[in-house]
Amino acid sequence: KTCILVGAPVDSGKNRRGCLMGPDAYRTAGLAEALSGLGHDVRDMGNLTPAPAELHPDMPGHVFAATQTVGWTATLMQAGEAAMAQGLPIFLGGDHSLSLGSVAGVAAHAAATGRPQFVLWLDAHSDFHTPQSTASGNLHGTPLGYVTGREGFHGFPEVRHPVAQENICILGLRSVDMAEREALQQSDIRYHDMRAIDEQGIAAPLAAFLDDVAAANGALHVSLDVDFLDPSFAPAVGTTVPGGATIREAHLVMEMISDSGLMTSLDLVELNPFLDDRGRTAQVMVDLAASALGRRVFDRPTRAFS
Ligand code: DIR
Ligand code: MN
Ligand code: MN
Ligand code: MN
Repeated sequence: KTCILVGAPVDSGKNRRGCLMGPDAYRTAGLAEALSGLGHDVRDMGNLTPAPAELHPDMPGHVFAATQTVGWTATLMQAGEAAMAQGLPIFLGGDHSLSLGSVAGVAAHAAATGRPQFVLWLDAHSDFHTPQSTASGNLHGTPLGYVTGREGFHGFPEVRHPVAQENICILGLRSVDMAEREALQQSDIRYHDMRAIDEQGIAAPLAAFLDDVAAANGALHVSLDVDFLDPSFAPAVGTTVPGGATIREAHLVMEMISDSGLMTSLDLVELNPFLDDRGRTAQVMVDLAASALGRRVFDRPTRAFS
């Protein structure tokens, strides 16, 4: 495959600074070398910068750095759609507010090619807020709200191709705010919290989702938030929540994605290198990306998933 590295040093989605160092941490940890070692053609586009933007008067005052996130969303939407025409974009975050733009951009490309867009969200949090419902005011908690076409994103680019709720699967949940919980329960999004994963394993819900993507000939965007992982081995994130996916659960997800051959784009988000411990979280994220793109111990016979 042709992997397009899109540096997105977005740091406006929450108060705590540091995610802007993420793209260079992934480069330092050897992402390009790992992927080319697997036989992929890798092109690094360097880092993007946000488009100029203005604050809309209806944006609630408690929302943090909305103007900058509007600019990033416009930039990433365009870059994401363009990169899809060249290969498989890997968005190097940056905090999770970059996914307002990356997902909207890849979904626009899918719509133009007549394929339904699917999204796999690997996160401790559901990120389904709107600027009105967020209590923290942090827009990194809103990307799934935005890309599914929820109201209230005043001043943001119009979402011309919203992702259908039933085409979204969230794995890893263990911190869901009350307002999100209500909205999520009323939605058609499929979500599996850590308890469900403890009880059924992580392979079963993922296999069912991948089967649906394949049956629909869908495009699959994978959004990997560092806090999907347990903080014991992925400490470099501002919003650690204990009880996350183990290293093997996370690699199994990535290996199944690789076997499926379905992934068309990937976000690596929320890495805060300022909080890391000798680069080990950056390294785990690079290793997970490599698993998603074909690294394996032994080959396995190809099979249907469920
Ligand atoms: C929280 C944190 N639900 C918020 N969200 C995070 O601010 O809305 N998402 N960390 O990944
Ligand atoms: Mn997130
Ligand atoms: Mn269109
Ligand atoms: Mn999260």
